Amino acid sequence: MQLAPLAPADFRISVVLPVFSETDSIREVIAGLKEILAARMLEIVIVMSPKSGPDTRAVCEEMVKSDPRIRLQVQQVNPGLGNGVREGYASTKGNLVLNIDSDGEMEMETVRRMLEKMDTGAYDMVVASRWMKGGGFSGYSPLKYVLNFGFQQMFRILYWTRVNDLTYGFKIMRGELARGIVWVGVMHEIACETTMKPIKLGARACAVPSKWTARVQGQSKNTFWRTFRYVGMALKIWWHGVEFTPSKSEG
Ligand SMILES: Nc1nc2c(ncn2[C@@H]2O[C@H](COP(=O)(O)OP(=O)(O)OP(=O)(O)O)[C@@H](O)[C@H]2O)c(=O)[nH]1
Ligand SMILES: [Mg+2]
Repeated sequence: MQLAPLAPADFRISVVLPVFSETDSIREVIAGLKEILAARMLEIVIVMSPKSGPDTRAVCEEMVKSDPRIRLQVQQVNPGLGNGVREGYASTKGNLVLNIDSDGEMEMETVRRMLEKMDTGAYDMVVASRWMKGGGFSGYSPLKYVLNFGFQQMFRILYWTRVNDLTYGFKIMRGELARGIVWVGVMHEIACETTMKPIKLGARACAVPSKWTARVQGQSKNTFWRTFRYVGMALKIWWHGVEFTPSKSEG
C-alpha cells in the first residue's frame, strides 16, 4: 500500500472526538486543538453517546455554536466506543484524521509532536506512546499497567514494529486509511485496531512520546475485563489480515 504524498501546506485535519460523560474537559480539549491545529483544522466531529446526560449534551451543543467547524453526531449504533469511532471516521472529510479522547487524559502537546512528524512526509500514521522516554502514566491502575506492558512486548514482536504503544487511541493517520480500512471493533478494542491495521497494511508509522494523566471528571468505561478484548482483536487482525477498500476519489 502506497499513498500519494501529502504536503504540509495541504493538511486538512478532521478530529474525531468521542464523548460519553464529560463536560469541562470537552471545552479544554477543543480549545487546545483549535490553538495547535489552527488553520489546518478542517472539522471536529463530536461523536456523542445517546446515553450522554443533559450536562454533556449542553456542552457539546455549546461547542457547535462556538465554531462552524464543529459538528455533533449522536452515535447511531450503541453501545460501544468502537461503534462511535467508526461512525466518526466515516463522516470525516479531511486528508488527515486525528483521534483524541474528550476526557482530558491525553496530553495536548503531543499533537504538536505528531504534526512535526507528519510534516516530514515520511509517515502515514503517527501514534502517541506512553512507553517512550518523555511519555508515561500518572494515576493509571497498577494492574492495567502491568497488563499493558506485557501486551506491548508480545504484540510488538508479532507485528514486528518499533511502535511501542499499540493499544492507545491517540493518533493521527491519513484520511484514506481512516475511511478505507474496514473497522470492526465495537468497544474499546478499537484503540488497538486503529493502530494495528494500518501497520499490518504496510502504512509508514512512528510514535511520539506522550503523558497520560487520569481523568478528574466523568467515568471511564474501560473496565479491567475489557482489556482482554484487545488481545482478541490483536490476534484476529494478525491472523485474518486487513480489508482495505479506498474510495476511487482517494486512489
Ligand atoms: N461516543 C462514545 N464515546 C465513548 C463511549 N465510551 C467511551 N467514550 C469516550 O471515549 C473516550 C475514552 O473512553 P474511556 O472510557 O475513558 O476509556 P479509556 O480512556 O480507554 O480508558 P481509561 O484508560 O480507563 O481511561 C472518552 O472520551 C469517552 O467519553 C461510547 O460508548 N460512545
Ligand atoms: Mg479515558
